[in-house]
Amino acid sequence: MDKLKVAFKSHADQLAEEIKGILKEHGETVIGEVRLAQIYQGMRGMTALVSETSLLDSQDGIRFRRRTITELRELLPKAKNGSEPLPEGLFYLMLVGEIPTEEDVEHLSSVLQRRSHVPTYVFETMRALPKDTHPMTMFVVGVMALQGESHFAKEYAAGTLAKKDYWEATFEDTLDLIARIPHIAAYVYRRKYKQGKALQPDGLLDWAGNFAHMLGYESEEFKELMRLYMVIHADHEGGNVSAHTTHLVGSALSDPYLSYAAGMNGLAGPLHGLANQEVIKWIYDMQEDLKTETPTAAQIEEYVKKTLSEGKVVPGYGHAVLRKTDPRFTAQMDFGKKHMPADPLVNTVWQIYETVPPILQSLGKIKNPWPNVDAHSGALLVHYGMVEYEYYTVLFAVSRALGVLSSLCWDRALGMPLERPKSVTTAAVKRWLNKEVKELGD
Ligand code: NMX
Ligand code: MLT
Repeated sequence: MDKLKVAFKSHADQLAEEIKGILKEHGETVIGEVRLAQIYQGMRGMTALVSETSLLDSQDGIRFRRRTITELRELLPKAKNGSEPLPEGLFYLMLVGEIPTEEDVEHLSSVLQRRSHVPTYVFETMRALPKDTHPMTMFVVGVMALQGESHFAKEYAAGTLAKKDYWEATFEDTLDLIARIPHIAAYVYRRKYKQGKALQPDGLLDWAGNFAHMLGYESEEFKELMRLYMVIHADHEGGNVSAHTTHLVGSALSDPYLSYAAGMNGLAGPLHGLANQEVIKWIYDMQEDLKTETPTAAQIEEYVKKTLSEGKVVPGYGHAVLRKTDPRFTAQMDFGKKHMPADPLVNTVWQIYETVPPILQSLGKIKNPWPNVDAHSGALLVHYGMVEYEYYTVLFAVSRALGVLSSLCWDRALGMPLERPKSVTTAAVKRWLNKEVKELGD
C-alpha cells in the first residue's frame, strides 16, 4: 500500500477511536442554541458540521491543522529555487496532519504524475460543447465525463465494496482526480482561448508547475504564483458552499467525481468562487466608465457608490465568517509587492483596498467591509498575460479539489452518515409561535 495511504489510514483510525470516546462521554452535551432567524438567514454562525482539514477564525483567517497561511508559506516544502509552498505539501498536511518532508512531497508529486492520464473521450466530450460555453461549465462537464473511471462507483455497483473499505476507494479516486483535473482545466483554457492547441505535460514538474506549463505559461514567476494560488484557495473549513456541497453530495455515497463536480457547480456562483472574475470585470467596467486606467481614490469612491446605488454588490468584499482582511488577500498582496510593485492594475487593487472598506462600513449593514481572497487574484493573473477573466474560477476549482476531496476521504474514513437536516414550512413556524403545536415542525 502506498505510504501516504498507510499514514492517512493510521491517523484516521486513531481519530475514529477518539471520536467514539468523545461521543460516548459527551454526545448529549449541548453546544449552542439555534435562533429562528438563523434558519431563514443561511444558517450563519450555526455550528453544524465537522470538517477535519481546516478551521476558520473570523479574525485570523484560515488555519490548516492550526497553521496560518503565513506559517505555511514558511514551513511547507518548496520547488527547487522557489520560495512559495508546494500544494502537494498542503494536501499531505490535510490528510496526515503533519508538515511533510521534501521527500514526502516529491513522492506525492510523482504519484500524481503517474496517475494523470486523461482518456481521449473526455476531451472529445468537452469539444462537443459550443465554444462560448462558460469555462466552469466545460470544466465540470470534463470532470463528469471522467466519472466512469471512479473506483468507488465501479466497486459499489459490482457489490464488492464493504462499508469498511469505502475510504480506500474514495482515496484512490481522490488521487486520480487531483492528478487529472489540471489536464482538464488546462484543456478548457487552450480550447477556448488558444485555438485548441493543447500542450503535453512535463513529467519533471511539480503539480502546480506542470499545470502552469500546460496552460502555456512558462515563466518561473507564474509557476510560483500557481503554487501560491493552489495553496491559498484549497480549503476554507467545511461550511462554504463548495466544501459543504461536496460533503453533502458525498454523504449520499455519490462517488468523488459526482461529489466534487456538484461542489464546483456551487463554486461557479458569483457570491462564491465566480467573484474572482466579477472583480476584474468590475475594475474594467470602472476604468471604461471613468475613462482612465489609473483611477484616483475619489473616482473609485464615486464608482463604488454608483455600484451600490444600482443594488449590486462590490465583488471581492465581505465574507460570511471573516471579520478582517482575508490573509489570503494579504498573501497575494505580498506576492505583488515582491514581483510587480509598479503594475498599474495591481496598484488599483491596492487603491480599492484603501477606499472601499470605509464606504461599506458607513452603510451600517455589512458585517465585514474587508477584502476576501477574490479581490486580488485576477490582477496578478493579468500581470502575466492571463487576461481571460471568465477562466479564473477554474483555477479556484483546481485548487479547491485538494481541500474538498481530502475532506471526503476523512468523511469516508470516519464513517460520516447521510446528511439530512430537518426543514420546516413558515406555516409550521406560525403554528408553533401561536402555540398550536408543541414542537417546531409538528
Ligand atoms: N457589497 C455590497 N453589499 C454587500 C457586500 C458587498 N461586498 N457584502 C455584503 N453586502 C450586503 C449583503 O448583500 C446584505 O444585504 P441585504 O441585507 O440587503 O441583503 C448585507 O450586506 C449583510 O450581508 P453580510 O451579513 O455582511 O454578508 P453575508 O454573510 O450575507 O454575505 C457575501 C457574504 C460574501 C456573500 C457578501 O459579502 C457578498 O456578496 N460579497 C461580494 C461577493 C464576493 O466577494 N464573494 C466572494 C466570497 C469569497 N469566496 O470566494 O467565496
Ligand atoms: C471560500 O474560500 O470558500 C470562501 O471564502 C467562502 C467561505 O468561506 O464561505
